[in-house]
Amino acid sequence: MDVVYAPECLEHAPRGELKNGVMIAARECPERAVIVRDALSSADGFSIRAPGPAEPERFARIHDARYLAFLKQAWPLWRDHLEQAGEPLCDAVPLTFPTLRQRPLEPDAITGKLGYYAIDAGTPITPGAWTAAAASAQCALKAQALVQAGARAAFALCRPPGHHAGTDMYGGYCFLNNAALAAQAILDAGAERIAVLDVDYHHGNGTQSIFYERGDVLTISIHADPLFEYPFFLGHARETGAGAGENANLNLPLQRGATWPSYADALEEACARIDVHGPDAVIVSWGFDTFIDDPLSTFQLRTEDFTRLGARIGALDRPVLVCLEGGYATQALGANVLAGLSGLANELR
Ligand code: SP5
Ligand code: ZN
Repeated sequence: MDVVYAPECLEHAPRGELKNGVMIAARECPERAVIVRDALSSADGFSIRAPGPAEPERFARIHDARYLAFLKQAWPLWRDHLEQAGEPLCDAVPLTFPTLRQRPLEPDAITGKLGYYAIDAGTPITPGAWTAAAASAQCALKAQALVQAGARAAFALCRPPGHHAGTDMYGGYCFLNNAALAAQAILDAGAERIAVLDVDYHHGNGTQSIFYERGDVLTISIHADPLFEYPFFLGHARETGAGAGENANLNLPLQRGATWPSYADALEEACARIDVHGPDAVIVSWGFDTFIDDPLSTFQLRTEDFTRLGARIGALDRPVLVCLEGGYATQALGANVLAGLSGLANELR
C-alpha cells in the first residue's frame, strides 16, 4: 500500500496547548508523524511516497476564500502584532469567540480574527501551521490520485489532522479538512457518490457540516457521545442531514469506555449504510485515539481491534482512501496504524 507523507507536515510544532487553564505539552506533535512514517517504512508491503505541489484551487473547492487567506496570513499578522506590542514570539491562541448565534463581521485585528475562525482555544497557530496544513491536505489529494489511478487502497499520513475543520473554521488541531478535500477531488474527477467513514474518537464535526446538505457524500461518524466529549456541540444521533442531504449523515455516538463489541456493532451499522449508498470510493478519517491508552480518550480499543476494524473496511470491497486523524498515545501510534492498515491490506488481497 502506498503511504503519502510530506516532511513539511513536521513544520507545525505547537509549543503547548491549554488544559485546565495551564499550558501542557502539545498532544498533536510532529513526533506523531515521524513515528507512523518509521513504523510503515520498516514494514513489508508499504512504500512511502511524496505528494505533488500544492493545489490551492482544490483547497477552494471546500474552504472559503477568506478563510484560506486568513490561515495563510495568520502567522505573519500575529508576529507583526507581537512585535508592535514589544512581546516575545509565541503561538497564536484565541481568547474571544463569537457565540454560535452571532457571528458578525470578520475583525481587522488578528486577535479578533483568531476567535472568529477558531472553534476552540486548543489549536495554536504556529509559524509552520499553514505550510504543514497545506502539505497535509496535499497528502490526502495525492492519495486520492493514487486511488483514482486504480489503487485499491492508499494511506495519507496527514498531520495536522483535518476532520474538525469546516469550510471556514479551524480547531481540534485541524486547519484544512483533508478527507473532505479528497472526497471533493474524487467527485470532481467524475465519481457520483462517496462515503466518508470517520472512526476517530471525536465526532467529525467539520466533515459533517461541510457535507450536511449534500446527498452525494454520505458522512458517517462513530465517536464518543458529544454530551460528554469534545466537540460537544455536534455529533448527536438525531443529526441526519438536511435538504438534498437528508439521510446522508449518520452519527453513531457511543458511551464512555466503549470496547470492541459495542464498537463493532456500530461499525456494522455504518457498513450497512455504506453498502446502501453504493459509493465509488470510501474515505476513512481514521483516528487512533480510540486506543485504550490514549490520553484524550475513554474508549478501550486495543491494537488487534484496529486490525479487525481495517479488515471490516476492506470487506466493503470498494476503493479505500485512509486519512490519518487523531491518536495521541504516541509510543503506540506506529504499531496501531500498522495493525489497522495491515488488516485492511490483508482483506484486499
Ligand atoms: C483530531 C483530534 O483528535 N482532535 C481532538 C481535539 C481535542 N481537543 C480537546 C481536548 C479535550 C481534552 N479533554 C481531556 C480529557 C482527558 N482525560
Ligand atoms: Zn480525535
